[in-house]
Amino acid sequence: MSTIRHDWTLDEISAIYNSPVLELMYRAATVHREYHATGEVQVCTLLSIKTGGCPEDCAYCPQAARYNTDVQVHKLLDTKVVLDAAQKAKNAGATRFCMGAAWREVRDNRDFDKVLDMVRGVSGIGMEVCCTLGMLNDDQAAKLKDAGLYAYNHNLDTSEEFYDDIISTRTYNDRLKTINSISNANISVCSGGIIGMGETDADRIGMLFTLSNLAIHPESVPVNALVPVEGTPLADQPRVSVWEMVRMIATARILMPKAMVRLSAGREMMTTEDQALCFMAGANSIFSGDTLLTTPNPDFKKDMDMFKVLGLTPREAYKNEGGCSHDHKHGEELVNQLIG
Ligand code: SAM
Ligand code: DTB
Ligand code: SF4
Repeated sequence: MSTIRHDWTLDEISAIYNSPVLELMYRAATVHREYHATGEVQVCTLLSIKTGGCPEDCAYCPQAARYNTDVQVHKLLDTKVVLDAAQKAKNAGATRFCMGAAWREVRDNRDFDKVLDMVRGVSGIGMEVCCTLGMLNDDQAAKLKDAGLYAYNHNLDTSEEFYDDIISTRTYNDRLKTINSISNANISVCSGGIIGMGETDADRIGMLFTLSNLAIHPESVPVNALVPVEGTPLADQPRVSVWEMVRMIATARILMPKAMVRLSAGREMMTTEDQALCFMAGANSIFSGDTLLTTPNPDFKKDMDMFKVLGLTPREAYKNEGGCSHDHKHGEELVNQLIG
């Protein structure tokens, strides 16, 4: 069994990332099979609980107030609306529900209390509940944990060197501090990044270096392909190729064998064949549902058709804790039911 390491060097990561792509995929697929059930893919759903109007300047993001984009801005949704959406996602086969807010940081106010209620509610219906609310401190992380939060998403986004080209309103170190607060509260860390923002291979390798040398590897690593959005500074970036996604995913899989590597934003533009290469390279999680936070994504039906073609099954909730105590159908049965 390949060992879990936290001392990867940049040279080692670069050698893996730059190896011939079929060799790289084979190695990643081998590690994948050592640590995960073959053919099992986690299905997560995203909901933007507060959209747009964000004070930050993340160059990729349609929700930054300073860019003129088409997003439908709305304040924090009502708890009932969120819980209905979670139940719907669960009925459709998702096991993880992730709530995103266009906030710079969590503040101790009534909105945060409302989010804590949402976390209690979603966790109560037996879904793994995840939030992405921007920066937070130890105390806020502890409150989320008490409410039943399973995971928190806070991406490094890119390398430390390239970070300032993308975001100026907070630092790389701020990001690492938030990740530390999440870990301290015993919440699963979900952290990854985006490719296709104009970064170099060295930046991609640098981001993987930071993630894979964290004292505890993230429980999940989202690999997003930039979704270029009209009005943002990155609107005209060329699309990343599937081989770039494959290299990122395979390298992440080899460096962090136990992590769920999530084929995240960008699937709308990928064929089933493209995605199959990513699953072969070690991706074992997706966001499903027709919208990510604000941009389009394949819907459940389309994904379940793909699962059928590729012989994939949805992973059950709380698998790392030995399964959940709530009612759930076996994966294969679920796919058949969904596609009728
Ligand atoms: N405001 C919070 C924050 O920044 O942490 C949470 C929401 S934010 C939209 C979550 C993540 O979505 C970002 O860190 C980024 O990695 C990803 N993201 C945002 N816009 C994207 C885009 N256009 N393409 C790909 N990923 C994107
Ligand atoms: C992550 O890494 N990707 C998701 C989730 N974490 C929050 C978000 C992708 C957003 C893509 C652009 C949008 O839909 O607004
Ligand atoms: Fe705001 Fe998050 Fe978008 Fe940055 S990525 S502009 S912090 S919503």
